[in-house]
Amino acid sequence: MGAHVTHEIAAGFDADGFAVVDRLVSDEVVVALHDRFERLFRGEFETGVAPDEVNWQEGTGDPALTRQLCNAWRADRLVASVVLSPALGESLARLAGWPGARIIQDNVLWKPPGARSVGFHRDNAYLDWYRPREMATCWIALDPTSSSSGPVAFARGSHRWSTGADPAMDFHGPDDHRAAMDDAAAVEGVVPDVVPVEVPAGGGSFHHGWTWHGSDVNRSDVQRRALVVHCASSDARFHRPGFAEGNGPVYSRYARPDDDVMDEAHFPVLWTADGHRTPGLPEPPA
Ligand SMILES: O=C(O)CCC(=O)C(=O)O
Repeated sequence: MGAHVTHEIAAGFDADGFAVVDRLVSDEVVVALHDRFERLFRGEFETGVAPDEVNWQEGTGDPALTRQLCNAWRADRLVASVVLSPALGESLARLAGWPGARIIQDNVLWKPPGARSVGFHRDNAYLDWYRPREMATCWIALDPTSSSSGPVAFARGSHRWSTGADPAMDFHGPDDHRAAMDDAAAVEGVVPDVVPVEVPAGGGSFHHGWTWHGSDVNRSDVQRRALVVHCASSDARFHRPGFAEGNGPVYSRYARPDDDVMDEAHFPVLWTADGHRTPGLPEPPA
């Protein structure tokens, strides 16, 4: 099994569409990442490269919203060393049944006390721009979480619900963060069993790309920070007909004009079963 993946975790992931783990990164890394989060949301990009999506910055961001950056690994070496870790890549590849894993996107998420929800959604719904249209995700808590701090929450078994016409999903601070998922559950004829991830700082979860998930308002007095790693199969290739769909307009900019190769400079391969890892990636933190 992969670095973090026991048989129990694999069985839970298969049955429920997610699995919770108590330890993914050390306490030292958690503390160091807190400092990087401060800097990143101030616009201090260590490498000089901006993240692919900058949805919140100090001074201009709406204080009521969950702060978000996507692909901060391009901007910050510590974030890169965590999200490009071979152990996480191996874990996600084994859970998803892929020959290897490449990163598609990281998320830096910070939901201070009182900040609004993240609407329930399914990751694979945004991914018509590559094939196989699949994602598997590791969510790393950087603060201890409880159901009142608005941690990520999963609808158990929803990775097996139908995938045809998902209702519109509103990501940033919707009034009813469960609405799209509740509609999908009604179509499916099930009462959703929504499970919040309650873990110590440094713990987290793995989830399937079709699992419905989102998070409530932070009703506690503790910060709720998370670092998220979304991977695809190491074999993934661009799918040009889907470039205008989902988050394709942001990420298809890395396609070359004449082929569908996902260049490893932009979508590094973290781990493959036959021993490949994109050269030049940082070592994981000790
Ligand atoms: O942390 C959250 O609130 C949402 C995270 C998320 O959407 C994800 O991990 O895919």
